[in-house]
Amino acid sequence: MTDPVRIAITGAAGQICYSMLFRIASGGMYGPNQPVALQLLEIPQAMKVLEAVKMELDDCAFPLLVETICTDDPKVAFTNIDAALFVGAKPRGPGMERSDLLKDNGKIFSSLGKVLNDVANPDVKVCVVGNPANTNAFILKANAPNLNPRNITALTRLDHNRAISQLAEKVNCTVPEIKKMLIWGNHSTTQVPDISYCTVNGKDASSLVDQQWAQEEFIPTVAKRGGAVIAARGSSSAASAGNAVVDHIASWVNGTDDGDWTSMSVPSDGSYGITEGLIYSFPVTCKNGDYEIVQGLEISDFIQGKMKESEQELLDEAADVKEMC
Ligand code: NAX
Repeated sequence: MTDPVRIAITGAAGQICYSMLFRIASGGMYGPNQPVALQLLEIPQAMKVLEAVKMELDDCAFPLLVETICTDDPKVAFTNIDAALFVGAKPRGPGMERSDLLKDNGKIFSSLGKVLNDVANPDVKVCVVGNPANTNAFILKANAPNLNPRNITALTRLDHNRAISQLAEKVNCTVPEIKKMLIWGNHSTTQVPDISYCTVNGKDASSLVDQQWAQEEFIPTVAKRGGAVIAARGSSSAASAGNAVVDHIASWVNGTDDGDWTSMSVPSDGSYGITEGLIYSFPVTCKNGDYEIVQGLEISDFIQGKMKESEQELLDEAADVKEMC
């Protein structure tokens, strides 16, 4: 039998994982022929719930799931792994400022980053989901200098998928007809959903919608979709977030389709003038388990201005957490 891919997942007893783990175990992330082992991390108070999640995973009798480890010890969770999905984070409580959230979650990501640095394979693929995802990934990267920094990424695939769905509804097409959707920036309301390079059945999306819709409806609807789900559901997106994590890793490992790309928050290499080292969402193509930032796109002044605002937000967040980096 092929060796299993080992995946560490933090916050495994939470809402996102309650849908995501079952997708991974049934082959949604690494494909229908690749066995997987799950190394699930939780805080001690949530271990009982995590054991219940394991009972349900066992009860599915997934043919591809060879092992499920439940632990509250990050060393155990991060040993011998191929990928690490950082979902666990403290939610924003009543009266809490964004900077308080940054600091509380920063502590989690700096301490987990140090353990990852000590025990994980340097080429481990990391996807940070817990918010503020980009800055948490930035902190984790700073605390894990032995790891390949290129492999420390954050999730903007949910925003990318939301943008595709909004455009598909607007132009009345199916999802596979849309190529080259793009999210620039931070996973926050400053993100920049951009249809400048998007095609619908080979036609420029910009020729199918008016500019006013693209700038005044599409961008804010996508950027504030997380808030709209919270308002409707009473808690943040869970199944769609879990689905996006599956998509993020599947694209990275199996590649993007020819003639298409995806959006991933990755360490900036200075492309498009974005400060090097910030975890910023770019268009990327993936091949052979690696990604490349798409180069040479011309950016309109309007999009450029918004990209800079999102960069500034990330610079401000980085300044707030500098003592942890
Ligand atoms: P839940 O509160 O349901 O679950 C979080 C879990 O993390 C809890 O079980 C908690 O015990 C655990 N946890 C906390 N600290 C931990 C630590 N140090 N080690 C291990 N586990 C720890 O939240 P859920 O709905 O699953 O959301 C998780 C995170 O994803 C939140 O930060 C949320 O804001 C973020 N999201 C990110 C999205 C993205 O696109 N990047 C979209 C969805 C979501 O908002």
